[in-house]
Amino acid sequence: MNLYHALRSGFCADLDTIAISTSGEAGEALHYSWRDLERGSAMLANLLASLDLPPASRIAVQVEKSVEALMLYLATLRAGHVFLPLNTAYQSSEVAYFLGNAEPAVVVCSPRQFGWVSKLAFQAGTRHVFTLGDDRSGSLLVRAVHFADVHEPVERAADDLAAILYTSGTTGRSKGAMLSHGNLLSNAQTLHRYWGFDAPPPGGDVLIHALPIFHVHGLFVAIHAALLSGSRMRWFARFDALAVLQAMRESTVFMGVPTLYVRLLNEAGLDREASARMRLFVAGSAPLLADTFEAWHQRTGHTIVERYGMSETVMLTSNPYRLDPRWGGQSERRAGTVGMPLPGVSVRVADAQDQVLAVGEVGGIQVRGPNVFAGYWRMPDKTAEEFTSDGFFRTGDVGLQDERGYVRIVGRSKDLIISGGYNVYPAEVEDAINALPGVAESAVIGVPHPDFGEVGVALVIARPGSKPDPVGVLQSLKGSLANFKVPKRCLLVDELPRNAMGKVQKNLLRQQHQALFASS
Ligand code: MCA
Ligand code: AMP
Repeated sequence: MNLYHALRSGFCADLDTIAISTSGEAGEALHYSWRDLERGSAMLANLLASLDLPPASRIAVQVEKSVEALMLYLATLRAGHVFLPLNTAYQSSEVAYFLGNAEPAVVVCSPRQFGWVSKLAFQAGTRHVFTLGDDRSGSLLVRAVHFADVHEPVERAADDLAAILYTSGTTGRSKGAMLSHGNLLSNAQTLHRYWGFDAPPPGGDVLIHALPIFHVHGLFVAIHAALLSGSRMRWFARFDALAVLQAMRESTVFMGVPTLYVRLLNEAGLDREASARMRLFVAGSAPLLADTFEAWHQRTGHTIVERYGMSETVMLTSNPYRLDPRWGGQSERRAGTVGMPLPGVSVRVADAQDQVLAVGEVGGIQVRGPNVFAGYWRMPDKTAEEFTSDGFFRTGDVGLQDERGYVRIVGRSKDLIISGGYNVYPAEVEDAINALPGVAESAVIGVPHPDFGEVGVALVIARPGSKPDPVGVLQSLKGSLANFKVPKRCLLVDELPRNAMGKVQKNLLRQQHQALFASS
């Protein structure tokens, strides 16, 4: 099996119908047919094949969102290699780490970044660097047009790697979560059925795609569901609330992180009429506030389906879309819960000794199933640490399961901030701040934010005799960290509260600063 085979079997039978329409933000709207996806990805797969790479070579890609970037993902699957998408916000020191760790055989970057990315790539031993712009520019397509537009996907086993997604670590550097063809296919098929893509309304589903395509949510959850069901996608390079609102009039499905729902709710035109054609709204990647859930229902008459996932596990739970026979035919979507384990996925709540807890008791959320990743790239010890002896993965999320099976996430055992759906590990930001001149020590905490849900705040202790400028601290971080990791506020403090063990009490700091953005 090759995941591409399965995705391809879902393509619309009439290959000349539209698969993806892009929005015309900077220019004309473009329409790509199913045949375009098939042919474009074949040409790119043939180009990759011509490079004579060993099987399962990593293809690292840091490019702006474009349909051609999606074709490159499909081409990587077809050619039997491993797709390694990188957030476009990553700065050179972050990219250097990923390339050094993953040792990709091919790196594709945007034409504007070619200078520094190619330098890092060659230092990491990469032999092939191509460019791909969001306007179909760049050397990748120039080369690909010389190749045949038919390609037979390479045979892969279910546990062969399809993708590596880097996810930050609470300590140390990012870890590459290795996802196999089988992981991605099982989750895609499950979501396809569970969310009703198998029986689209007359005329088929139309999915509004306004997420980035370098993370699980935009790349796998949304795109796989659409491809497997032959559904058309309305494609936005970046999220624009007004444009998405307009697109709802001709669409049926929307998937977004909570910030997107908050921003849509700020649009006066969001109402029942504007969303009358829609059948499904899915939210995830970060907690959806009950207020947002309620407000959405009041304004549109639709109830958001909140689901829960991770880079390591793709999706593990979802609120029901329709009656779920496993749970006595429930169909209720409950605010503040992430729903029930998806079919075929086992989720349990356990204590620190991995003993399963009773209904309603709070503990670590653990998961096992065909969706769970194969481990962290070249980190066997770290992988072993995260699995129980009976094969459950410890998510690092803390929660409970009620008597009806609904999972509620109440916290995290990992020190993590989720800001607008992006994960920020305070330890990484603290390291960067502590390296700045004049800084003795720092603590980074997450506080509530009306738009991003949660944002980072840095509390900094100066070295004796120094007085670092808080704005300057944040400015300096922008050179070394992706922008979304840079705290939104920096405060100089004289000391940090510590417990008897000397550990900074971040819960106290969070309480102290929780209203910092309350009125913004
Ligand atoms: C942008 N900025 C941010 C964020 N995004 N800061 C904190 N958190 C963020 N998420 C920075 C910008 O660089 C800018 O900084 C300033 O904040 C204001 O940016 P703004 O124009 O408001 O941002 P935007 O371009 O509109 O982007 C916001 C966004 C975007 C649309 C919410 O962050 C986004 O697309 N988020 C979705 C992420 C996602 O797909 N996550 C799924 C991960 P400055 O002013 O300094 O320039 S997959 C996952 O989590 C699991 C598996 C799952 O369950 O799905
Ligand atoms: P990532 O590292 O991008 O894979 O992020 C995974 C993390 O996002 C999970 O471990 C959760 O902490 C969080 N997450 C995903 N979906 C939800 C949700 N619906 N509610 C709360 N947290 C979520």
